[in-house]
Amino acid sequence: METSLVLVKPDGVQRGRIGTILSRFEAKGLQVVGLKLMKPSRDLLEKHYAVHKERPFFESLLKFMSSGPVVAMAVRGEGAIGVVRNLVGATNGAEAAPGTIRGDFGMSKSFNLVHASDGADTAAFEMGLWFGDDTIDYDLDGLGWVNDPEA
Ligand code: 3AN
Repeated sequence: METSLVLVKPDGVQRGRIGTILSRFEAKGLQVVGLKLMKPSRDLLEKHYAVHKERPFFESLLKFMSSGPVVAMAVRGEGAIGVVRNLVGATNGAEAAPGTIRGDFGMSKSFNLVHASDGADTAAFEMGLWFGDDTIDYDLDGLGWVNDPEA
């Protein structure tokens, strides 16, 4: 089982896409184990985007991510990190495949609606940063019809 950190970025919130984005993950058969609306601090965003500190877009990325509330989601399932990345699509919405969140709703490589963890180490780090122990383990009945126990 993997847990991925997903953020609906300020553009996704402002465009009224919180529900649409959340529903993509639910419909796929992933389990939401953490969910919060928050205005992230600069300190949190600097830690979250530390790998991009030297990139030319770092400051504008932090400004954008601080510009309004975001929705943080913890999404769990078998192979969830890769599955979520596939659902989110390529960084640039203009090039992202139709059917993906960015491909269906985005036109930009900065205003691209969603963040999703890109690997196991990143996911563990980001989950600690955004949720700490603030997730909930629970049985979701429908999951019995998502993953084949015989497979
Ligand atoms: P992804 O979110 O697809 O994993 P990364 O990790 O390469 O993309 O970049 C992190 C974030 O930085 C992106 N989600 C996007 O908001 C922003 N970003 C990436 N490349 C650019 C760029 N060339 N110009 C502006 N913002 C960018």
